[in-house]
Amino acid sequence: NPTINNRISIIGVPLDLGADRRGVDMGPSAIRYAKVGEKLQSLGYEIDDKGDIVANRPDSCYVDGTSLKYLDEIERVNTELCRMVAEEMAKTHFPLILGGDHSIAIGTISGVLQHKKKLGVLWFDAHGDINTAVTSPSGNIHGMPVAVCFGRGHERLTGVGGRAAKLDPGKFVMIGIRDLDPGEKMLLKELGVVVYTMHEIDIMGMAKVMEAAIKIVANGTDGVHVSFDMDVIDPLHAPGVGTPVLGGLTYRESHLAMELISAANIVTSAEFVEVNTILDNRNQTAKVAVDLMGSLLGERVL
Ligand code: 5AB
Ligand code: MN
Ligand code: MN
Ligand code: MN
Repeated sequence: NPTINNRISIIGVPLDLGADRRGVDMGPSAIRYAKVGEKLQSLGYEIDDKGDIVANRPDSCYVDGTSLKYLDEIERVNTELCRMVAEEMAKTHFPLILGGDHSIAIGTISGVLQHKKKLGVLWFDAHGDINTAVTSPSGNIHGMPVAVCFGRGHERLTGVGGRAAKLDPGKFVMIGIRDLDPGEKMLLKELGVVVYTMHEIDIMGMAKVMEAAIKIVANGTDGVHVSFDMDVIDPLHAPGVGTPVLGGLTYRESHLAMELISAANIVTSAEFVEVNTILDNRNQTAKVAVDLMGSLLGERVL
């Protein structure tokens, strides 16, 4: 894959405060147990595992007086993640982030933006994650990172990594969406984000969807980030997620998407999030995540 050198830096973020403490904090451990390092080594990469960012327990966290749950600790962890991602990219390593709840996209993306000013993003998710404190039905920050990356939301979240660069909604594509809150629908339309819901995937097929999505994020950008929420996959194949929604991607559809991104040689960073070991079945979802990382980073059948 010529757009990345052969060095991958793995960063684990065992945070589940953005999902209101429901068990995705063990995700990085489960993904390592599923042999992510070995898989990527077998593909020829040199792995630099930076370990996990320490996330404090919720009972020792101050819960902010706003409707945003665990704002203090989520801001702190994301600030550290942003710093580490930027540091690894300065060494020209490819950052691979293991979640953790999806609020960590705030830190990952703000870190990547320090190096890629015109970043494109492929966001795989059952959900839009584009709530703000005003529209969120839950107060859970893992439902807000997309809004934050567009500069919308609490200033302590939009301020992570400095106020300079934010994402361009025109270079952001969502794939696999099937559950949006009313406020999310409004903001997606206002910003003009391209959304391939499950409906479009059913009608067009994953190959056509990815062809269109890749065209959007690859043209006029200086890098592409893949943010992969495991709940985009159908709960049949990925039962270990915090917020399962029926009617998701099949195992093959998710792999085809990764294979096509890999073939396009565009990806410069990635994160896989929301693996919930408590709800998983013999680490199945973590294994699927590792398989997907393989396909994204060049693994082929033949
Ligand atoms: B995930 C919901 N929209 O805001 C909210 O798993 C769910 O990172 C958010 O996609 C799901 O609480 C966040 C109802
Ligand atoms: Mn090095
Ligand atoms: Mn998500
Ligand atoms: Mn989701």
